Amino acid sequence: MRSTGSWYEVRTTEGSILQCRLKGKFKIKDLKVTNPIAVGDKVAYDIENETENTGIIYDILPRDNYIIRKSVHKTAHGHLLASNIDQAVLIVTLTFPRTSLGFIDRFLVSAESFRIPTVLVFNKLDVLTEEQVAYQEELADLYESMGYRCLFTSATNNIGVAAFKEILEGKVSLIAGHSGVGKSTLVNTIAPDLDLPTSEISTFANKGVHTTTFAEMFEISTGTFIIDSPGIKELGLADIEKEEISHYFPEMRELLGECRFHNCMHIDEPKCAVKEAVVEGTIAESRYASYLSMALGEDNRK
Ligand SMILES: Nc1nc2c(ncn2[C@@H]2O[C@H](COP(=O)(O)OP(=O)(O)O)[C@@H](O)[C@H]2O)c(=O)[nH]1
Ligand SMILES: [Mg+2]
Ligand SMILES: [Zn+2]
Repeated sequence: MRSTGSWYEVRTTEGSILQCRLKGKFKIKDLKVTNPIAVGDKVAYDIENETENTGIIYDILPRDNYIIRKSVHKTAHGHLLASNIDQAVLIVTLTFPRTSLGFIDRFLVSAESFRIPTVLVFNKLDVLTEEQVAYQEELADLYESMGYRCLFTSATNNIGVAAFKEILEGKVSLIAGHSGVGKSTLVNTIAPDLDLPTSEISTFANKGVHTTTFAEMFEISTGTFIIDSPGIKELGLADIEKEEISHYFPEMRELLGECRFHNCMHIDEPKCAVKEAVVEGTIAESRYASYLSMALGEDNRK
């Protein structure tokens, strides 16, 4: 559920909480990571002290998926952020703060590469003008056409909250998005007992301030879990080869094999099915622009 230094909080199958440490000689399997265990890991443990609720973790079960962040210092090693995630829920806002389409698309590409489905939640519906609402609906149609479910919510005006609750039910969801978009407020509306701290947006920068600092899993109702972490708000592009990026754009993936060159990068090659689809309008220009910025290696972390 969370870790504090060398202690790991483990939820047992019955729902109780144990404080665990790692067995002395713990082997990190396969992955080149600096931390052996992340939030979401399923582990095998022995009870150490029944009255103190402590245990010893001696094994980690195979992961369905995981998110790794490249470590700034040791480039060969990454930091394991979370694992066994059923879905990412990306909370975005058109304004206060503005979430760019480039940011959304980079997030979706990363999530695709980690094999994590994403739901898009457009929050702060209450502050939008009519034009902005119409534009937001167009965006949602675009992303729905690629298979991403979209929801409109207002956490403060209690709009769309039931649908938000329903998509989380029975799953492990990673809650992501820029700070200030209303992640904590939204979660609090459906799980008031959690009482996550929320923050005022600093008006002059139009950007939120961080209130949470490490990845944690919360059980918001029996069997429904969320992972909240500022560290995961922007999934960095993991080890994706440039040639691979278009595979993570569902609408481009469909066209792979239709370009003249099998190794087409869809940039300036002749007879490129992707570029033709952009001209015909079946691939959105904004999506192609995001693709180009990633394929040409422009700042991936923006
Ligand atoms: N107008 C409006 N404000 C919201 C909404 N959701 C959250 N906020 C406000 O946005 C600010 C940041 O919210 P917070 O939940 O801390 O964002 P987080 O950083 O994503 O967790 C707070 O002042 C909230 O009250 C919404 O739907 N509409
Ligand atoms: Mg928050
Ligand atoms: Zn092509």
